[in-house]
Amino acid sequence: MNIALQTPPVSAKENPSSVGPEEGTPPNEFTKDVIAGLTAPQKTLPCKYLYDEAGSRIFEQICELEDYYLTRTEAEIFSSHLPDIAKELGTGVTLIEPGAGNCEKAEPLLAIMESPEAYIPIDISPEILLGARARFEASQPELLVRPVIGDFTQMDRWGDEEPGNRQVVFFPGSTIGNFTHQQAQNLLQHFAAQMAPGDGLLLGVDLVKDSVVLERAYHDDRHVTEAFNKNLLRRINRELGADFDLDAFSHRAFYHPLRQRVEMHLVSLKDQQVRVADLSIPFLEGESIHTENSHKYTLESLASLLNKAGFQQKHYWTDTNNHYVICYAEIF
Ligand code: AVI
Repeated sequence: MNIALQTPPVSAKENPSSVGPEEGTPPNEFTKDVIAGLTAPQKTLPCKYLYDEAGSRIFEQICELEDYYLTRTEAEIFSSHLPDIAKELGTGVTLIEPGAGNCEKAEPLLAIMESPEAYIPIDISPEILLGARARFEASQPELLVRPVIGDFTQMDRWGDEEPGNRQVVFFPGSTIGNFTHQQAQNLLQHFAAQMAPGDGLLLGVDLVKDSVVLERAYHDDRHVTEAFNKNLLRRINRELGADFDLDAFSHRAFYHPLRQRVEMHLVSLKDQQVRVADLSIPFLEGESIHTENSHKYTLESLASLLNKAGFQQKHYWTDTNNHYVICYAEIF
């Protein structure tokens, strides 16, 4: 099954092994996606490509920013409610984490869960997963850790589960927000197809809030998000031999209240032509490349998404400002 349309990051660390085109070789997926995106009426680039090695490092810096409240707030909710959350997940559970990255969010959760059966982190980066497994061997030697290397959006099965074990899918970080509503529903349905009634989903989601707070998070005054966005052009220059002038584009991020999402764009500061993989792409002054959506949910729209995907919300935990929610749902 292939549920991926424009997939957001499959982990916090995108596959660094993708290479630029060589003469005579068929264009790779990156080349095809970039050309398709830049020749569309509204120019666009899939946000998963923001996460090359440099992009992943910049994203880590974003997570440390005062303005970017998401990571900090999710961590606060976890630390305030960890025993409660662990109790809700139950005993003897296999915890599966798609796009686990370095697994650091699962570690304290697994440490407090009652007799977890196993932990299955899924990521495209073997190095990160093996490093995380070594850490678990030291800190939680009794826990069975079975890393799965691959793109979870493309996976039919995430392991050879013993029938009867309860599974809980752990999907923190508001990554679900980078999918359109339809893609998010497809993804959750894809998870559900590998689960049984009573299995759970622990999801971290950013909530609709004051647009000033939202826009500051994606247009921080230290310009780290700008660097993150523009790094995509640097990557296209490097990997596809393009000639984007980074100073001729500006970073734009705004909240779209009807679509309930923050959109990230790169706006051309002048009329210009950019050479990308043998094509000359025209830009008008003010024309933008849409590089990312970050959807925000209300508690109601989240419950509705979960329902459409076959889950029923059981419990949720928010911060005192109601900026962010961690939600536990089960397959019905
Ligand atoms: C990974 N994802 C949840 C981040 C977000 O907030 O949508 C990506 C990001 N883009 C700009 N800043 C952070």
